[in-house]
Amino acid sequence: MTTNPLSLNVARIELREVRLPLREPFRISSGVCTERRIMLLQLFDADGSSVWAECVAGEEPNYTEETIDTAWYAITQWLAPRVLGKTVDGPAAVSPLLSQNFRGHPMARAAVEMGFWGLAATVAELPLSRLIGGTHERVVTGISIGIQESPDALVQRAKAAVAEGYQKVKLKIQPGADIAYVHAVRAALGDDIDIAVDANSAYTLRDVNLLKELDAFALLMIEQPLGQDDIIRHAELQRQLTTPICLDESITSLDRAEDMINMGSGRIINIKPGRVGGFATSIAIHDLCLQSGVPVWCGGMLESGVGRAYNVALASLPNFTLPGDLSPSHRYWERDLVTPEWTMDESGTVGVPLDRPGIGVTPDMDRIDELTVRHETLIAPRSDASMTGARNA
Ligand code: OSB
Ligand code: MG
Repeated sequence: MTTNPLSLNVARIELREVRLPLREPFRISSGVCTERRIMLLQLFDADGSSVWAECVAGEEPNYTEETIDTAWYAITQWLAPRVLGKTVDGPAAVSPLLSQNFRGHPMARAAVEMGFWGLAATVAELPLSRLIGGTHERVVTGISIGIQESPDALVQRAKAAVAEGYQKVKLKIQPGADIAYVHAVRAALGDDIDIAVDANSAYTLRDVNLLKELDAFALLMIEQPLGQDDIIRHAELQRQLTTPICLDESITSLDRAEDMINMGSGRIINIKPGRVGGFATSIAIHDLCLQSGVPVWCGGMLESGVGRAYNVALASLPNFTLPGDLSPSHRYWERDLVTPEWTMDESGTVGVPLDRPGIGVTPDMDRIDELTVRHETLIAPRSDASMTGARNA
């Protein structure tokens, strides 16, 4: 037995799929979501401690390659067997275990890896934010508004968001729903509010003149205008824009973050822990950006309150200086899966749950049972050393 207080051994993982309808459809350039299919995980250690985690993969491969179904397969077939019944030396040791000789599936890896961070915080009786070295007690929040029918409809949403306290308004754009929409929102909100746009890879370098027109609106950033896997062309584009480019989809690892910085492909990074394989890589990207003078913020994937707990903890790290996509529960759901629900104050901030150990929210079991459409229990294989040990004890 090791005496490391963070030593962890997960004996069982339960996977659930819940269906949670959004209060209104969320449209981005590459697709629309009306009901989230959310994968929840529950990790149990041998002493009976447990924690919830969430896999943020979507319904279709329109954001990145992954979906809930590919992630479910990756976790059951390859990832859970790598960790079940194994003693690991703290949560930072999990990412290497899951990524060695393993290509792709970052959201699947992240779900398991983040569960270990959550479990470590639970066992250590520390708020997750404190476990990872978070310093912010409240995190500043922006809203991500989906593509609307008309500039007018978008202006109504944006005004309502500002009235609610949001400090940043991010507008989803695509060819045909860009200049006129952004112009209308800037005119309606005035110059004092931060406006960002997110294209989710809807443009190419042939659109450079149109993208240059966006410079006129003094945007905080243009998120992911070009190809999902592109670092090279974003550098070419950034040279021609005054507005900072923020990369989302393109930053899949610490190396890609370094490439962006070295090549000038962008000046801001949206860190989503699911996209980069979990907390260890998120923290490494955060640290690199801090050293390099690159601000970061925490993106969202329409998570339930479980996934949000991890994002809020991550966003409490010092270099998360720009508002995150960390909207409160009611922006997405009639009712969230957790108590308390996530709330935002009138100055657009969300409190980091520093008075509660672990992830800081409690899933509502009745509600989760009611919404569950698939359930699978994963346990360590019988031949595992820990089982032999138990028999000999
Ligand atoms: O590009 O940031 C994105 C949601 C799904 C897929 C991609 C993105 C988003 C969002 C939503 O912008 C942010 C949120 O959770 O509020
Ligand atoms: Mg984005």
